Amino acid sequence: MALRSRTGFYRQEVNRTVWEVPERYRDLRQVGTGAYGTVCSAWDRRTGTQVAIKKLHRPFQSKLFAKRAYRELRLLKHMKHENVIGLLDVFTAEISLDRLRDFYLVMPFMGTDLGKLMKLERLSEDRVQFLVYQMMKGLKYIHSAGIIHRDLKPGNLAINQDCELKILDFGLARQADAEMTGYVVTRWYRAPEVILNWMHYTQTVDIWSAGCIMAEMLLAKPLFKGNDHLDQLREIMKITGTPAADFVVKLQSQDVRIKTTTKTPKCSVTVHGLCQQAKNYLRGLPKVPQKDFHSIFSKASTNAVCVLEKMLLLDPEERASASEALDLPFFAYFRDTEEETEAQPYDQTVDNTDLTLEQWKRHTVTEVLTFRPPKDSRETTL
Ligand code: 0RX
Repeated sequence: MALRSRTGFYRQEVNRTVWEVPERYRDLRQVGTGAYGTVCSAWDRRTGTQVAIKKLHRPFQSKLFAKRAYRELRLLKHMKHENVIGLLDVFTAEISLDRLRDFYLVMPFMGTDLGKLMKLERLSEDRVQFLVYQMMKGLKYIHSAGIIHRDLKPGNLAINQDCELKILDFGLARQADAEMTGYVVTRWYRAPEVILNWMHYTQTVDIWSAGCIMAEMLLAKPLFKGNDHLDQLREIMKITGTPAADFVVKLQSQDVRIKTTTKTPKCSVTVHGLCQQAKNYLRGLPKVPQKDFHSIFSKASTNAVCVLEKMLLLDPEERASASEALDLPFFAYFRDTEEETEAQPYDQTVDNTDLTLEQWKRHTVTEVLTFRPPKDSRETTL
């Protein structure tokens, strides 16, 4: 005999797992799944809108899973900008929070993403302007909170029917070394300093990714499709040119130590080793100048090329910040500075602490209980 649901909740099976959700959410349909969770689209009877509900996969099975779940909840709670995914609701069907097993995150439903859109159609420069403007507003907001996205790519830019864009992070699957190896989309948008562990990186890794994405919108194909880590660096430097002497000196003064060992199909080296190997490799390269961006983006306007020239720079310190990029003439037509808001700083102290499973659970319960829905998602239509 099936157990009764918590009052106001009902049970439904989705992909052989039981979902227990409030009555207001109807018509659940699975739209994505992976090691970390499953996402369903649903109809919100209270607001008359479509929402996405994410059920994390056994979030308290280990300290690592619990930490990830807690961080996703806190990050989503913090995000309050129209170009960044935010949280509409968070709920659990468990009556006693001491025994919390599952919780669900509710977000606005986004029908497609930039990756899918670019496969379907070629984008006019007007649309590129509008989409990149939204992406840069979103990035300015995220960066102002002190957060680095780290995995900005077309699949993490959700788009709705009105061409409105929100930055999100699907992150449903594990990103192990294997996913970063070979001819893989997961690496094509990564800044060179991230791929090769050159240095302690900053927010400008996302500016590099934004430049790669904008370039792809204009060319209708990815800009840097490397076959492996070093091939990707070669592809990058065909365009950026080889690094200036002062940049190589700067790299040599950085001492990046990372504990893990990585195995690629051809060799097994520590990441620290790979880092040194890459630095030596850089020093030995024959000098190549930066390519004229107008020759690569021959159909693009001078204003568009100017944005790319400021984002796709090998030296992260030379790249424009999101805020600086927004000042460029390319964005003037769509610009509304009132929409370019900044976030409250995001406190990462707890996220970076080593806690027990029970402590992670306690913190998560506190975050669930202190959630307040955004003002404009409380109205009722039914
Ligand atoms: O988007 C997230 C997520 C976002 C996030 N950040 C926001 C951007 O800056 C960095 C931090 N950090 C962790 C997670 N999660 C998420 C994404 C898609 C999703 C469910 C959860 O499924 C959807 C959402 C909307 N429509 C369709 C499917």
